[in-house]
Amino acid sequence: MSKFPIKKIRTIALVGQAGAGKTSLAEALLARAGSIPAAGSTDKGTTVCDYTPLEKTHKHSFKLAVASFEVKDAAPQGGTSAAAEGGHRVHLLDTPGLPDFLGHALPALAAVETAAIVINAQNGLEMMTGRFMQWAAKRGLDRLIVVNKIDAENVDLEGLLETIRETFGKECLPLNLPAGKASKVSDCFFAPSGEADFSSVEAAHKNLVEQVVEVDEKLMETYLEKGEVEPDALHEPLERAMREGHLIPVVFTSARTGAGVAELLDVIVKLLPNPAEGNPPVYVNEPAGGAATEVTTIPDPTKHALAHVFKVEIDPYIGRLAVFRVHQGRITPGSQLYVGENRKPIKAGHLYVLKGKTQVEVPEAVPGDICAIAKIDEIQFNHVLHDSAGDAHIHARPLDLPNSVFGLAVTPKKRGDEQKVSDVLHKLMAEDPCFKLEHNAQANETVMRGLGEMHLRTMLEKMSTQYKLDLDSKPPAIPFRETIAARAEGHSRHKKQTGGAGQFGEVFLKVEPLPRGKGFEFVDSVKGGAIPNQFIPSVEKGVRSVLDTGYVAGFPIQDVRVIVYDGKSHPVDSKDVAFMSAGRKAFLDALGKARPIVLEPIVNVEIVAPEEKMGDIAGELSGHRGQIKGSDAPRPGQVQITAQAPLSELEHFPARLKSITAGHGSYTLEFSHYDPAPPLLQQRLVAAHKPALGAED
Ligand SMILES: Nc1nc2c(ncn2[C@@H]2O[C@H](COP(=O)(O)OP(=O)(O)OP(=O)(O)O)[C@@H](O)[C@H]2O)c(=O)[nH]1
Ligand SMILES: [Mg+2]
Repeated sequence: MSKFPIKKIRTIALVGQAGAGKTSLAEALLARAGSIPAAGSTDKGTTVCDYTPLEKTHKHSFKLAVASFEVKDAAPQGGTSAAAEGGHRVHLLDTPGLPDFLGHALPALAAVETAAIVINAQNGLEMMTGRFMQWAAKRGLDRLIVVNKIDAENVDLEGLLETIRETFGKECLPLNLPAGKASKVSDCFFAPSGEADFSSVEAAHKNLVEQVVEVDEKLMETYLEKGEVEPDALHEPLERAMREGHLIPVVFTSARTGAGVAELLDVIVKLLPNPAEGNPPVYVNEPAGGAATEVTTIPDPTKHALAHVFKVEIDPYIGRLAVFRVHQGRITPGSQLYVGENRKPIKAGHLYVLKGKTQVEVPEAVPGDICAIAKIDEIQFNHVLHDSAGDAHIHARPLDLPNSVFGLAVTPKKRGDEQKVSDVLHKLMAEDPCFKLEHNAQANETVMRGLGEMHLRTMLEKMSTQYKLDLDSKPPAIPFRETIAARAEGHSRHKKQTGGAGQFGEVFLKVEPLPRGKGFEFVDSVKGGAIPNQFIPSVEKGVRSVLDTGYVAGFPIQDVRVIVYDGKSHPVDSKDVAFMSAGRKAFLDALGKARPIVLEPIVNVEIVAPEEKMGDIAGELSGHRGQIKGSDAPRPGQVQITAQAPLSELEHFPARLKSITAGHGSYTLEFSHYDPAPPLLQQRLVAAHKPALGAED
């Protein structure tokens, strides 16, 4: 029997704009619950959640941190153990607010019942506020709005509450209100009696009750008759109202002064959903060859186990830690667990509950629990852990992570570090689903991909400080291509007679352009064995040997058809190498006459930015050969622009967008198609390649 029955577990993700005070709030809650002696500070680098060296230097969270703690029923401020048995287990997830680290923030939404969207009272609604409100709703989570920093100077809390309700709807209702010039808060739900700095506690209470009874006809009748409902009778409909998005409670806090923190802890324990009350997380069953079906888990420890790995951390010294949320069944150190589709089960081993980097061993995990297991290399991010071989095809619902469009080509500063660098890059990739690696064979480049410049710079810094590996970086090569603009003929005779056996092969071929995106075709239309059948593959090999290195500018050739139609052979001297060489040279001969051109990649760009920046962004794009294709208004005050532009023109776009929108813009890029590069760019690329071309023959 678990110390904490499912009904006494709460899971909450703190999300929102960078600097809103999420990590500080986690700290204040931990201290208030008596889980740490006193709250640390992100400014001093002394918090439970910002435990990595980089976070301490930059004073921002860069990864998801789990802080699990107990709230004792009788004495929330570190009471005696006698009260502990009746307590609650809270799994609190602190996430980074910087958009470059969304790969760590979004997975938190897959692990919790409640998303607490933290708003900085000084700044009001910010870009990430709205985005997290939407993402949380899309995943069917209960939402709680926390207005933090109520102690700060010149904040207009009344105005902010109005803006919240105008922007996110009338279902956003305060559970408490600031009082005593924001030095404390007055409860509007449980015991509505105090004073408030604005509005009134009674009115707020009435609004809450009226909103909640709307989801329950019977209760509504009682309310209309008597004008009040027993608080206990409100619990179930309140859970339902939150689950259905019919109520989004708002609370006020100051992580700095502690105002509203005890009350928030109370809300967590008394009002937020337990794992059986939240919207059930959905898995999908995708059997090979069969149709995918949704799987709704049952938060029951007696069923077979299903858990989702939403975080993997690799410590340079301790090794791999896999953090998972149990949705169904029970996991113990002795559990035999299957990892995704692997056939061989693993033994769970020691099971830990996390408090930042501290691991506390626990005997079991039940639905709602967020736990970790160590040193099992098979477990990767997004894996499903299960104890029934029949569940092998159950996968987690996609997380809808943003595209990793920003790239940097990297090389180790020190020769001989290549293998170490590659190992560490793969570790970093295992930890962050938005950090990717590509190898561009043509330019012989290793390209890191991520969500923005800061994302990749942080990775480089991490490699340097934590792994002592330094890398040089530069913008990645643009993947230009070559093709032809006309049909042409090519011919080559390969003949060598030096002493003993000779070499002979002769090839006639035609080249013609193919429609864009069709790649390469090789056609054999030789009649009467003019080139014997066994040598045709050699001719093809010779032709293909040109494709990767190109003709005019050194880029891969595409969208070309080669038709070999005639040739000559010699009964003794014809050999593979002779036909390979003749094929290659005949193709080069034809390419030279077929008006070879350079193609450049065109990308679709989608930008979301404040409405008033539309003109500046359009100007920036059209100044770089971009074309606006359309615009839309996803939210009031925001504009979404869709455009196409050559990738080669966008090198400075991320920085430009950032400066135009003061950091409030975001963009995605996606490959669209290839177009001929304009003449000046063609000439530049050809000129840059000239020296190498002379080397042929
Ligand atoms: N005045 C005041 N300052 C606060 C409060 N909470 C946090 N801060 C300060 O705000 C700054 C940012 O706080 P963090 O807790 O690091 O913010 P965060 O939301 O975790 O930021 P990211 O990790 O970048 O997403 C720090 O300087 C905190 O000391 C508060 O309630 N009042
Ligand atoms: Mg933080």
